[in-house]
Amino acid sequence: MSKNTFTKGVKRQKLWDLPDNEVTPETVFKERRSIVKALGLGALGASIPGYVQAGLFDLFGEETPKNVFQSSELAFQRNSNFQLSQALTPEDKVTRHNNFYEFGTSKQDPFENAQSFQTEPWSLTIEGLVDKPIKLDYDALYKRFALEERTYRLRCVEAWSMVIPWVGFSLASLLKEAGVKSSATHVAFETLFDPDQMPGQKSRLMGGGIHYPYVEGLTIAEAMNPLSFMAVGLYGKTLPPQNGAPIRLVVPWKYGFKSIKSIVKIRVMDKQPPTSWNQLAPHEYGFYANVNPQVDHPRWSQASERSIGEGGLFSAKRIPTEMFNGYGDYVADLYKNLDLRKFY
Ligand SMILES: Nc1nc2c(c(=O)[nH]1)N[C@H]1C(S)=C(S)[C@@H](COP(=O)(O)O)O[C@H]1N2
Ligand SMILES: [Mo]
Repeated sequence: MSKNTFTKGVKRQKLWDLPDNEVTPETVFKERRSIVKALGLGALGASIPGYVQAGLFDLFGEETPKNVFQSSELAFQRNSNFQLSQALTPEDKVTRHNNFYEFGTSKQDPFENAQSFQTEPWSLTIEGLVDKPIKLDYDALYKRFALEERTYRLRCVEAWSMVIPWVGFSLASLLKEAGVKSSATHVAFETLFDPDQMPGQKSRLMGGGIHYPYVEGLTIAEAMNPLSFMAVGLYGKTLPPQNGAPIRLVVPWKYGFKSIKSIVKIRVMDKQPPTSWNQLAPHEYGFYANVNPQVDHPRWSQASERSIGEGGLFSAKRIPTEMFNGYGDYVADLYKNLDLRKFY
């Protein structure tokens, strides 16, 4: 376990529980939200960096609760179990160096081409082998589940990485609410298909050859693992379009392409679903795509990675890549009977 992963001394089974002293009752959040609204502080809140928004509580003469953050759109608790000793990637790097082929294949294309992307109204459905299908509209994405902040490492298969503070909720909480049937083995995810808004879906060249809509998948055990996260925000604010607004998956122990953006459908299944990068180049991108420094990509080494934002202006610091991106203590059991060279 490296020093760059979880806070030391956290008990494994407790990792995903918010420590008791960080829990603020739901009603307190709601009251504060309406006060912020009534005072017209919404716009003010939105213009303040996420990390000082807790200071808004001072206006109400209350002691600022630790680890509670509030803006006009997001109210969340910081889960200190997921704070890393590694520095956060600067926000302008997180939002300007992206992979989102629906908006073009170069790293600055999503920032440049996604700004007018409409996310409201939105509809996310959870269907398939569930007891109770769920449909979440735009507002429900931010309100149906208690939001928390988790800082995760993101390792792209292209051998670069970032450290990003996400806001969201666990995928398991969503699946549990829908009630997964015992016959379920996999979960499939699908990105919005809207060529009028997503120019990469119109042109095979601009879209990098991917057959749209972009699809991804997890085994049911991976999906229920407490690390699998549905993100609706980053750096204390709602997701920018280029990062997968309004809701995207984040699976921190797998290569970034598993973390599918702008999701409209989640389908619980009894077989392995097709996945976009695997369909495009099966010998290069597997279904599992676990970060693994010992299994190289056919065209480059996966032993190390460029840490975006660390190092000079034109270079990035190279750091060793960790097995399961440093999350092995929490996920290695899922693969104990799997040959990770064969099932890459
Ligand atoms: N729909 C969709 N989701 C996607 C992608 C994409 O092109 N389309 N790119 C993936 C890849 S390769 C990576 S590395 C991450 C990048 O997320 P970020 O831009 O928020 O850092 O998004 C993933 N999710
Ligand atoms: Mo990636």
